Amino acid sequence: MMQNDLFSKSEPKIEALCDGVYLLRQFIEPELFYNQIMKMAKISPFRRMMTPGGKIMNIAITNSGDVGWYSDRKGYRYLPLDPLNAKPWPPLADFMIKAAKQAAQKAGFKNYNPDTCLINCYQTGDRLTPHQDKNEQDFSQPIVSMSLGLSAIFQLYEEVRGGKPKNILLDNGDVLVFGGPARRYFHAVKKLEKDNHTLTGSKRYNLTFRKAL
Ligand SMILES: O=C(O)CCC(=O)C(=O)O
Repeated sequence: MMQNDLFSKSEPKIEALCDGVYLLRQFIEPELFYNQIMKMAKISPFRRMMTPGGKIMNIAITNSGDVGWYSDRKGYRYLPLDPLNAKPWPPLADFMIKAAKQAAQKAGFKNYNPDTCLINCYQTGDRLTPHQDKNEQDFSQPIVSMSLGLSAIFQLYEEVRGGKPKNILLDNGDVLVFGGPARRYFHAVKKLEKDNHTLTGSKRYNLTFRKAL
């Protein structure tokens, strides 16, 4: 058992789902992350960004870290300052980095060193269409994805768009690590079903830690 009250008290089980993809059920203490997100959102609020094609995204996004992922008419990219307030994004808290590193290590990715975390807020009916995370410079480092609140189905495709995805149920406190060959896999999130969660109400939050620079 992890001797650390940042994490759930039970022995975290790790499931290898396919090459490079590992699921750690109830690996994090959700309240701790949720409270931190709420604090950070006071500085850099959740906002619906614009796609390069001019559509407003339905999922609300904010960031934490040295840089933050951003999208507008100029394209997808990482920015050191939040365009909403022209200030740096809220820094990654030490406990967040520690949890992300421990998850990566458990999944066999040593020396994980995330410098940013993209935070998504899903409301009922929101979905994330198939995409690759490819605006980062270092693909040798995995993505560490943490889920809070309402459950969702994460869909993992392969390196080409299409085909039948692997459906993975992500619950409150679960951590999914995808790296190695899966780092370039397309992935999506199915439409969030209407429900109510004691921590997040009608919402789901997802944090993806990345090495962007
Ligand atoms: O919400 C999730 O579980 C995945 C989020 C994701 O794929 C992304 O932010 O790129």
